[in-house]
Amino acid sequence: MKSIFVSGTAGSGKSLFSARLYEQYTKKGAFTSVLNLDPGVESLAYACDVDVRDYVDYVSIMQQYELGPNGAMVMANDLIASKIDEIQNDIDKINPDYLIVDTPGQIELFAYRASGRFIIENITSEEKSSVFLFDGALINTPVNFVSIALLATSTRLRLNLPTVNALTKADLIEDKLEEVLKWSTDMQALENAISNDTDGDTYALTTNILRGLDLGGFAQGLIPISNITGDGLADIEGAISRILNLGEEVGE
Ligand SMILES: Nc1nc2c(ncn2[C@@H]2O[C@H](COP(=O)(O)OP(=O)(O)OP(=O)(O)O)[C@@H](O)[C@H]2O)c(=O)[nH]1
Ligand SMILES: [Mg+2]
Repeated sequence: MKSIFVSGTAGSGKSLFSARLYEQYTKKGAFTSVLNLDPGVESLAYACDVDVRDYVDYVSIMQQYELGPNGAMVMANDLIASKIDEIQNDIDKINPDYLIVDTPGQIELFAYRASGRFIIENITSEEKSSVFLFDGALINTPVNFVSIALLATSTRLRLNLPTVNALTKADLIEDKLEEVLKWSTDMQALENAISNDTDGDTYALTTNILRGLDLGGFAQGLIPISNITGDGLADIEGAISRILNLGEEVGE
């Protein structure tokens, strides 16, 4: 089995992307399952083969321990880690070729708490990869772009997985798309955009962060996709295959 961990900012399209990737792999004849790691989600666009909600009841945790939504989410995530044997057992029963892992909405819970890394390390898998979703609706300014790039880099540091970077909701930013993609590959274009958009402290901070991030290494190949129209999904599949299958297509 090979696994794909889908991460990204809250609402960036992780769950819908997981559904689309599942459909695409299945259409190509690859035996694929989706693991939902989000204990708080109410409805999902995919049939969930393995679901942490079978093991952790987020609403009960809130009530029983008198926690607020975030405190309960922290506890729920730590409890998931303690259920890793049951989750692995469920995966083994299905034994898919590909496992798509839809991670919780709050990226900081999965990326920064010990439980997220523990889950990644303990799901038995031949090869592991990650897709980080940049929310197209958020990266409408160069400063936002750099901020999310910083988050993507920090997430990659924590997850320690070979990662494909994707830009979701490309269908919503058609007029801006070309410019955003240029920012992702051309450091000078991005610095110029920051300079036109900011002044003083913000300019200095943003450009210093930018230089600290190895832009060529992290964002080159930011792949635009739409989970609504399906545009770009084939490109993502190719990029994942280069990590997981030495470039060989899924289903071959
Ligand atoms: N237009 C457009 N909408 C999208 C796209 N991807 C996701 N959405 C919408 O964005 C919203 C959030 O999508 P989800 O798939 O739930 O995002 P998520 O990252 O799983 O959200 P959380 O798990 O709650 O953080 C939904 O209303 C989706 O229909 C896309 O590519 N284009
Ligand atoms: Mg989700």
